Amino acid sequence: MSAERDKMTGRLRKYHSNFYYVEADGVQYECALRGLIKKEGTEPLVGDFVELDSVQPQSKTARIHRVLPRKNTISRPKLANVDQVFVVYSLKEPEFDPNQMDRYLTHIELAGLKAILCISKTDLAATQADLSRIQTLYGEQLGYTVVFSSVRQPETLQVLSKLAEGKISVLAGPSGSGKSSLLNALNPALQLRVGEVSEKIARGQHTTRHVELLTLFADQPDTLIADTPGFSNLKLNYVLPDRLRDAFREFAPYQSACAFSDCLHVDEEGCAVLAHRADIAESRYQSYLNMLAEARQHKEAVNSTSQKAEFGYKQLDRKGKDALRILRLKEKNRDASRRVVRQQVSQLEGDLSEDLRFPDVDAE
Ligand SMILES: Nc1nc2c(ncn2[C@@H]2O[C@H](COP(=O)(O)OP(=O)(O)OP(=O)(O)O)[C@@H](O)[C@H]2O)c(=O)[nH]1
Ligand SMILES: [Mg+2]
Ligand SMILES: [Zn+2]
Repeated sequence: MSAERDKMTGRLRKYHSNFYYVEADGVQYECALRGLIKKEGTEPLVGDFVELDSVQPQSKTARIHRVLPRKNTISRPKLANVDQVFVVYSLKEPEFDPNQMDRYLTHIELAGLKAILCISKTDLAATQADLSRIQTLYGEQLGYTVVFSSVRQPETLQVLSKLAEGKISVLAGPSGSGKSSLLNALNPALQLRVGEVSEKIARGQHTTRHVELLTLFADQPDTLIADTPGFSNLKLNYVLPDRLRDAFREFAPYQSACAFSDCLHVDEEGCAVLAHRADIAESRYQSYLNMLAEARQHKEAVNSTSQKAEFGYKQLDRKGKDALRILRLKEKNRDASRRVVRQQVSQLEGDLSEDLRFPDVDAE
């Protein structure tokens, strides 16, 4: 007799070598995936609540049957239902790079998540002036929570554990900034691998590889945290320029006074942000310009995709199909994101006869 249980719900904590590790009722199950889940378009992400079936309590195995609705997702690393992200940056080893740090912050802002800035390794010859400059810009002016930490100074870690309490947090930041070391210092039982900075740079390798939600403290089951590897590709090539602009908090007080409502604050006439350049940190503005170039490339790609789609609809028109809807789509598509276009196309595709083929909007 198999002791198979029917359904239960748990949280996906780790994905490794094609297996999903789900915690349900305090037990970790090694799970495979129901075959059709990926085809249905919902790949489970670490952090997801999932419904299990074929639960085998003895072997602690099960199958993920369904992914429950999630409140948010982030893509680098792929995680769901995250409350906040600690952006861990050191001033030295590796050297501080404010533009790269702004990229992390912008990704988080765009994902609608709370970012906390953690400046690490403060024992390494950081001057008080360096620290207060960061505190003034990112803390006072931009309104982020900023913490300074060093694993050599355990008292600096208490603030971090307080901020993590009861939340799902992610540690992000460049390779070698000390993310895994911080977690080990908070809870030595975690025994995460840490590496030498020089070694990492030389081999271009990360010490932390897979994504896992860890229980930070044994007596706090609701405090979960994910260590992540540092990412080198932080391109903003998935967002349109106006959304990127809105992710820069320092523009907000001025931008309603710009002469054009679609002002990107670069060289436009009557730009209120440019008129206040002196009040905006130069490094932040440079970060914005760098990312804007990528967002503009994305916009071009989207536009050429929707032009292709438009062309497809025109072809259909000639065949006497629903001319009104085609016109409407044509208007709408001009600025629509690639995903929206794709959705509209597949919607239409459903309605139309099989011999009609659409332009290849899915091609990457
Ligand atoms: N001086 C000093 N060194 C530190 C501190 N924290 C970490 N380190 C050192 O920095 C190096 C890299 O630390 P890791 O914790 O592996 O860095 P990481 O951010 O997890 O790196 P990836 O996993 O590659 O993304 C190790 O040699 C640590 O000993 C600190 O507070 N002070
Ligand atoms: Mg690490
Ligand atoms: Zn402007």
